Amino acid sequence: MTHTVLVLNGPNLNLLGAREPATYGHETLADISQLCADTAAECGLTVEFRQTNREGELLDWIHQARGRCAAILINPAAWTHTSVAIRDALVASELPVIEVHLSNVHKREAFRHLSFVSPIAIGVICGLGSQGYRLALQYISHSLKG
Ligand code: CA2
Repeated sequence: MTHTVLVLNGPNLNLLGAREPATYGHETLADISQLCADTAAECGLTVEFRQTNREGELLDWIHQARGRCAAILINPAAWTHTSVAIRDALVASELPVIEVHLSNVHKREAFRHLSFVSPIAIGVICGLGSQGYRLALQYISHSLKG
């Protein structure tokens, strides 16, 4: 049985590659999904990769992961800085959580320095672009074997 990792992406990340390349690079979300699939295959994981612009949908997916998935990798995008609801749902999932951001949020506007998710995450990766997703999956694979 392979472990399933739920990879969740928040609002506007569907626009990747089309706008703001100086901040977010040229890769599309489909490119990142493929990178996650390739990494999962190398690591012996199964990945479910999703994006939504509706907070309630993201909450439903987190609720449904409880007892079904081994871990959650999440880029909550703008909801990182606003959503107590997402943080509470992640805690209720009782799953290990890794928070990933494409950009280095600490180099950006002050409102991006606060994350409601970071205090309940195992770890946070930011500023490494799509490689952050790959590194997070490798870490999850390593920790599930250990
Ligand atoms: O760096 C990240 O991954 C962020 O989570 C991206 C969010 C931002 O609100 C966070 O502070 C940091 C924004 C995602 C929106 O992505 C876009 C992509 C292309 C064009 C416009 C937005």
